[in-house]
Amino acid sequence: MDSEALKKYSALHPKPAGLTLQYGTAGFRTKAEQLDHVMFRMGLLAVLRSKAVVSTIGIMVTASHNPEEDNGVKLIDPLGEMLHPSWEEYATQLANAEEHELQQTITEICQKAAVNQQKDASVFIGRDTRPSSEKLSQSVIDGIFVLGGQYHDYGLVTTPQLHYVVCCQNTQGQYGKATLEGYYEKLSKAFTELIKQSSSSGKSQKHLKIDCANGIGALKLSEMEPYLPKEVLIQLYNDGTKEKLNHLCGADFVKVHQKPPRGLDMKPNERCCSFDGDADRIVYYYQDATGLFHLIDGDKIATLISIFLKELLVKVGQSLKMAVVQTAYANGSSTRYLEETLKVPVHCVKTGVKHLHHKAQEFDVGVYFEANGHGTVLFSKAAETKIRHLAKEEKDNEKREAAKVLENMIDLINQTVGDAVSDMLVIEAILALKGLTLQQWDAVYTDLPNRLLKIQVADRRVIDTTDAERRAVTPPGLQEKIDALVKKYKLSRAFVRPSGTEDVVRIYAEADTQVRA
Ligand code: G16
Repeated sequence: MDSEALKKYSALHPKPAGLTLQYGTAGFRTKAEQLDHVMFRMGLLAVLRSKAVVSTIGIMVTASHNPEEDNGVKLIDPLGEMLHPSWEEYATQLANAEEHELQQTITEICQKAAVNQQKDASVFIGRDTRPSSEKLSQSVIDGIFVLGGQYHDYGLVTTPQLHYVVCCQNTQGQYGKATLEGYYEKLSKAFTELIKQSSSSGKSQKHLKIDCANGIGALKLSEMEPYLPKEVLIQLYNDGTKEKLNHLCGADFVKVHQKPPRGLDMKPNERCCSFDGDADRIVYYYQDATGLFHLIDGDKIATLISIFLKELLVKVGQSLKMAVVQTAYANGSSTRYLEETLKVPVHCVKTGVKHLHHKAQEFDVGVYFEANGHGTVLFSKAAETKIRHLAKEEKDNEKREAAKVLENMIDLINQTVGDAVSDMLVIEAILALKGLTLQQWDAVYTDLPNRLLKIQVADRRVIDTTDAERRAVTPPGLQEKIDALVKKYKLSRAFVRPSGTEDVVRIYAEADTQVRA
């Protein structure tokens, strides 16, 4: 390490005095103007991580669903997963080190994490469309450069696209080509194969209005459109040319407010969906003939996918273990439906896709979704091998055809992380194959009335939780008060937790009626 160069470059990205940041639910997030030094230092950290695991690491500059003025950074591990939790602490140490402690902190991380500094380092970089993202990604590059790492800047990409190319690179192309063309080709080929087998036809079935949250999703969907079959009619709204990112639109807005986004004219029973700012979340919705808004959130997406996969798994007749992973925000009706009607085991973990992803890896087929629309499906290597073998070799027609559908689902799903584009194509394919309307999908179960709020408090960290964030252990007395309220109402449940991406406390409640919730 050239300590003079480190000093010189670090001085160009000074840490504001007294500022302390924490690696949160999905990396660092705060006002963009406070992040220059964090970006530089995460460039440094990515080089160290790359040397430690001898693989390419990803860095995405984005604050996803947060307001346009915010920014943030997500680090991506070799197989496209979120940064390993053991390194989150190093990230926090490096972000908060004072200027004169920087070199020492790097040395300590190298010792603790057994980083061989002689190894080469390679980092892939991507960014969202925020006005601050380009400059901040330059700061990341400075950090990579000063520690002698190689980098490839993918520029404007969705977060899941960066996860995808990192995984492709580290699996020597086994997962696909590490380019955006490779991503578009792989997904559109699988999607085309799937919908070939659907008998439903007619424009209305394939017509979909997409609210792109004024973010990167619009750009990337436009790039992908030529690859998609002509019958797929998508109409993009909130494409970022007029309004601000995530402002009164996007998946988070629609989920929290349970109302349509601004800028999307919705006619009765039209199929609509919203992406979030970096296109890793999706929710569907429609307005019925009486003008009532119906949200189809991550729980219903997980249910649709589970119903479809379970039918196929039964047809192929293999004993593959399937499970669904949710968080405390999952609507009680979804959990009941999955466990009692569909007979699929459900597991509850802490908020954050890193926790859901980790749990889902325990099963042959692990479906995970947060209620906010962030999720995907994981297939174990053994399950994938079995399915691909059956799709080729199985003599029984019905079994072979079911295996082929599963094989295309494996290729269509972005298994590295939740991906709004991939999830949207998966949902569209399932609806087409099953000949389902949005209304029929929505009717699979009825959501318990619920309310999700966020409030600002002086210090959200005074709240500490346990039991997958379903119970507060501090401050004293809080949980008792929640319990007392919950006891008064039927089918009720409530919890509070500090957000790991915004300076707010989130409050969730559900009960048998909206007023009681
Ligand atoms: C991120 C995480 C999600 C999490 C969300 C909200 O989403 O990736 O897993 O649900 O933040 O987290 P919190 O409630 O802690 O603020 P995104 O889409 O913003 O990256």
